[in-house]
Amino acid sequence: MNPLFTPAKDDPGPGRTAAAEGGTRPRVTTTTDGTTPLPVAGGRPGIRKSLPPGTFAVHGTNAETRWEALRGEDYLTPEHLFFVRNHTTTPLIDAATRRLTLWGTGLRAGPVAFTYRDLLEMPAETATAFIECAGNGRRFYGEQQNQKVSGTRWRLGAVGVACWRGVRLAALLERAGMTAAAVALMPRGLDAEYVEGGENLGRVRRPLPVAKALDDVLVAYEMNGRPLPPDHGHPARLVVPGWVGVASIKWLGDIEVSAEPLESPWSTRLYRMHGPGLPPGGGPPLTRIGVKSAFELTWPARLEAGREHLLHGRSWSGNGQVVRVDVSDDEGVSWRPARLHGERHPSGWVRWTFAWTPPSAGNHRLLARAADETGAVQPVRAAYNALGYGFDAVARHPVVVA
Ligand SMILES: Nc1nc2c(c(=O)[nH]1)N[C@H]1C(S)=C(S)[C@@H](COP(=O)(O)O)O[C@H]1N2
Ligand SMILES: [Mo]
Repeated sequence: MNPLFTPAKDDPGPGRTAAAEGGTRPRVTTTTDGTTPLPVAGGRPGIRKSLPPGTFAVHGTNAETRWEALRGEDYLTPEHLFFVRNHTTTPLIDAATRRLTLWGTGLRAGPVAFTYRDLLEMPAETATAFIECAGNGRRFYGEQQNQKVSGTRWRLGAVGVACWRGVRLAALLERAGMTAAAVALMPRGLDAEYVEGGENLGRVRRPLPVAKALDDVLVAYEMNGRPLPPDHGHPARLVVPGWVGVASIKWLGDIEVSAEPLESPWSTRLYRMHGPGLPPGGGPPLTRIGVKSAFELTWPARLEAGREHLLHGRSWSGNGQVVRVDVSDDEGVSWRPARLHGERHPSGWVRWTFAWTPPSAGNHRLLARAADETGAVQPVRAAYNALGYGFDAVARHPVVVA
């Protein structure tokens, strides 16, 4: 049976949803949430857009951007290069009939449903922000630190910056009648239920504190000036600036607004640091992303000996703007500053260049280390945790000079 036909255990229930949505959805001929799942055929991920091998590395249901593909691109990551992190597959959702429902004990009255058109008619705002998976760089726990972690083996390509346009979540909550008693929100996606190790965890959902929701969270319906593409959450997704990507729920279907604290497997088990030195249930749910840097080079890079190369890269931080980037070609013994240029956004990245003449032919490693406006600097080693989240250490980029 297709899991999409089974309502999640914590679904507000057909009665409430149908009432909130005017009872107009055909409930027999389509899935319960009006989505069309994509088949995962022949081991291909259920991603809609094309994934040329020179642009993306595919890991199961996910696609990682190759950093060299960003070379020559402007500040924003174009949609065709933006990484995709799907727990299951990209659903196709009909914006004309689908509604976004807010419900729960933190609202003055019953559920309130917004049509896509309602969203478009509300005052719009834009935010230029990165979305980065908490597991970005996970592979380096093994490759650089010789530590065993589990999860998707991303290098550094599970990050992208876009200009998102939509409605402030704060405005939506106000319209829905959120009361002062509300303490937690649970945005939930319309994609299929996620089954991990034989256990059905339900639809992707993760509690969001009310304080963050009221601060700078967007319900986005545009990415880089165009309607959100299916893979990135069409018709609407959350954009939670500076926080781990999983907070930015795609294909947003409903938001529970609760007067009681809420939890889901994405806050209790997943997206927490587990391991030695951490509390038995793990550290607190992950929020802000650390400081990161990447070169726009192939892995390994191949560069010609005996001449200068202008290297390009980008650095970002969930704490705010990156203010400084240094590069080392001697394993971090000495560092020289990179030149930062162009646009900067507090929750975006900064582009930089570094003129490098390889000291010799053979194998080298290039290190880029960023510092942000709060004084946070990329460490030499990232803090071990069993699920390999938050790799913020300096990555050692292999370079073959010939
Ligand atoms: N509904 C839903 N939202 C989701 C996910 C998902 O699988 N389903 N993946 C999350 C994770 S883990 C990340 S890192 C980001 C990735 O966003 P992108 O695919 O647009 O790059 O979406 C988040 N939102
Ligand atoms: Mo993620």
